[in-house]
Amino acid sequence: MNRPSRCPKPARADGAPPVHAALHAAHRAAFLRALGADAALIFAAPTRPRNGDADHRYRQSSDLLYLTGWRDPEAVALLRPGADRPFILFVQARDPERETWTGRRPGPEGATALYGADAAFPIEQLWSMLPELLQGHRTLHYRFAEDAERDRALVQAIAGARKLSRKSGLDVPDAFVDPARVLHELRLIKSDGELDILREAARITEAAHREAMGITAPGVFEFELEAAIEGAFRRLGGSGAGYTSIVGGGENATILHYHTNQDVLQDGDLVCVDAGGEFDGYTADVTRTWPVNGQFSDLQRKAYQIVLEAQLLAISRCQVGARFLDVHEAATRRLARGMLELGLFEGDPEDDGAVEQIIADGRSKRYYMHGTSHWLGLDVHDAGVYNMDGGSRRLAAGMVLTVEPGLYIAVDDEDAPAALRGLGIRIEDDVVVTDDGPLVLTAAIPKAVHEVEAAVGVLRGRV
Ligand SMILES: [Mn+2]
Repeated sequence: MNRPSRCPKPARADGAPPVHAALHAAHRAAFLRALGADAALIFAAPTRPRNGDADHRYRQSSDLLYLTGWRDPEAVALLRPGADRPFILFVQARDPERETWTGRRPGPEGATALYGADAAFPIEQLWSMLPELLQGHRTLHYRFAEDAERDRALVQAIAGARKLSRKSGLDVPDAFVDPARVLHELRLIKSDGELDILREAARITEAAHREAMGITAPGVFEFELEAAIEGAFRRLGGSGAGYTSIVGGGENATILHYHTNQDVLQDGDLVCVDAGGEFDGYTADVTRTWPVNGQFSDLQRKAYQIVLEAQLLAISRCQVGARFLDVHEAATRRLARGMLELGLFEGDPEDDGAVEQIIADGRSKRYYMHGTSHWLGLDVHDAGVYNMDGGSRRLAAGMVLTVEPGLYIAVDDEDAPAALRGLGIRIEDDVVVTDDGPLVLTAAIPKAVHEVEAAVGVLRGRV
């Protein structure tokens, strides 16, 4: 199997220091600058019960992760530009008895010693300390309407701050802004350090897709591919899948969010795999489609080439200054022409007017019903708005987006040529916008017809 040359990082114990402390410090500095005179209060993600006493595996909120690297629940970052202690963390106190059950905690001591907090306190002290700490700031960046109890506690803290201000004469917050306004714009532009982590995510995702291709054969279950993929993510030092893996053989590929992954792969079918590994909080998002028996049929190859050409065209539009929507329009135009080439609609594929017509009247959405791109980073659908100043926003250096055109022909579509029914193809890569043009982070994953065919089944007999 294609083992990446770099060794996986050693496992980290709970409570260990962040591996990207400098990166988080840079993110904090940029956020503090952008806040001006405002303060910001950023909360950890809640724990989510699965059932009984068992929780889902914890994943930190991406905003708190971005600013601090803090991985444990029950934490709050208070950022106050210009204060003596601009970065305060409230975290779970050390508790030997609890730690026996749930793992080691850095505690407030670790928050200052390892995470760069100017001060840190047990989370239980948050609401009693807040009235004092909010003095001197007129605007607070805080996300309302996520947790009613927390909203109520904040309103009380503001009332407490007002009381204190009668003596102090200092400002208290009377304006509230969603932190996303500032923070998500920062998250949208990736630094070199973030791109390095995304490269690691791409690296484990390449290994995972190669392994899935390598064990593919008729009679193999979809979940065997899923297991190989997610095994590779973990084995190579990732935290797991960045989103639920999709492994759809045959017509299952036409169900966009299929993830039961329980059927047997059939000779003569394609299999569509949408899976990306998460590494140090950042995720890749990659789709490949390959023939179960290692050989595209003529018709499958023809359809695959259309999607591939649409994808390459769309990637070429990922340029500084282009509109986000230009990428989608380039893909859609090629796919619509392909729909004519495949006989899904009547018309001359050479006739630009015919192509534009099936886009304009919405018919192309029957076989290509989703967008082509989304931002990528800490979240698989990452932070950042898509429209600005009344239109699609312009791409800038450091943005990372997916490019993922597809063609999906429902198995019961009686208007489609019979041979095409149940065909689903998607090809997705992760692209960085740079001043030198698009940079494809996931380019090493087999994609051309001959590359894909050469990769399928090569691990049979060795697993
Ligand atoms: Mn995607």
